[in-house]
Amino acid sequence: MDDCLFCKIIKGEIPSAKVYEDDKVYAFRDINPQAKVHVLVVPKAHFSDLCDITAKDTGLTGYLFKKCADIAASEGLTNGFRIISNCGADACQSVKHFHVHVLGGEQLSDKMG
Ligand code: DGP
Repeated sequence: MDDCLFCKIIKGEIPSAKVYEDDKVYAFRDINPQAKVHVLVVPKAHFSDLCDITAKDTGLTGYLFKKCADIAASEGLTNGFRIISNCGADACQSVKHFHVHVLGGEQLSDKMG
């Protein structure tokens, strides 16, 4: 997607603080961290949000969630972490490329909404 911010980050056209990369996923630090550790994990393939993912893509999403856990471990989040994926306007999704937030490194709020 030519006009997608995260596609440009994945391609290196916009700089980012890379945490992890392989052929399927890219992970980088959120520009506006909401916790001491705040990493965005995105598929390299473009999906606008969770609802854009079809049954044939579930292998990729399972892989991405496993990578979230691996990244949490590599970031030292041994006391727990939270993953969030905002989907659509009511959830305030601001970047229309499916992504998972990995948050941790401190005690997080017990409120999720
Ligand atoms: P969401 O609101 O769920 O769509 O999350 C989008 C996140 O993307 C938000 O936490 C801020 C982050 N973000 C927006 N622009 C940039 C950027 O240019 N670089 C980085 N690293 N993060 C960005």
